[in-house]
Amino acid sequence: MRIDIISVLPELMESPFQTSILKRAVDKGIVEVHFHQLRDWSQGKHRQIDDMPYGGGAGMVMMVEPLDKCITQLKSQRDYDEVIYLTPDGQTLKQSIANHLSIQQNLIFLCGHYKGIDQRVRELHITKEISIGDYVLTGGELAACVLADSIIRLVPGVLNDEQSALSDSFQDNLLAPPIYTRPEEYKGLKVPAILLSGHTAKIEDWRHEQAVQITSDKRPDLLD
Ligand code: 6GU
Repeated sequence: MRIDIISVLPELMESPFQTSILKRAVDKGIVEVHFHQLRDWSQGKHRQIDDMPYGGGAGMVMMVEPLDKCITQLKSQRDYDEVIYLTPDGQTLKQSIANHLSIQQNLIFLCGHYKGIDQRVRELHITKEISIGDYVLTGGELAACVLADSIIRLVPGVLNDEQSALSDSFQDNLLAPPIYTRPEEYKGLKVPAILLSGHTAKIEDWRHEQAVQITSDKRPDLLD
């Protein structure tokens, strides 16, 4: 998988890909992440990428030309499965979206800033708009990192134990059951006896019951 991320602040996104599981995915060659400084596609010495909105109003608009040039150049080099604009007015990210994106080859992420992008960029290039929740961030960069993380961990070979992505919370619309490790008792709190019983089938039943109970307590909306 290859992800191209277009941003005015690419530095903001470096460390998540230089640490831990995402770094290993990059080092193993399973994913490639390429950052593109949008200002490199702007005109003139001021490297302007935003301008005032036609019709007036507060805030600046990301200009169509640098974005179109950057995306057109990328598209001339390979076919992209999706060109994703990270914006608070996009579709809210869910596990099912990450699952779908994790089986694609080439993705472009465009990080929004200011009031957003000129509408014509959407018409020319954007195939999907994603938000990471109902709150506003200063820009799409942190959202792009969240989206990339949610996708990359699902790509085969990234996690050591591929089972562990399948048993995540949300993969079956249930939150995860409680988990324990040593010691068997701590400050009088015991590990549930069933987990020490060795009865694999009964343990699976218990975990499922717990997952349903916890989901109905904390996130009943997931059971609808
Ligand atoms: Cl994708 N961008 C911004 N700026 N704010 C957000 C977001 C994205 N998702 C939630 N809030």
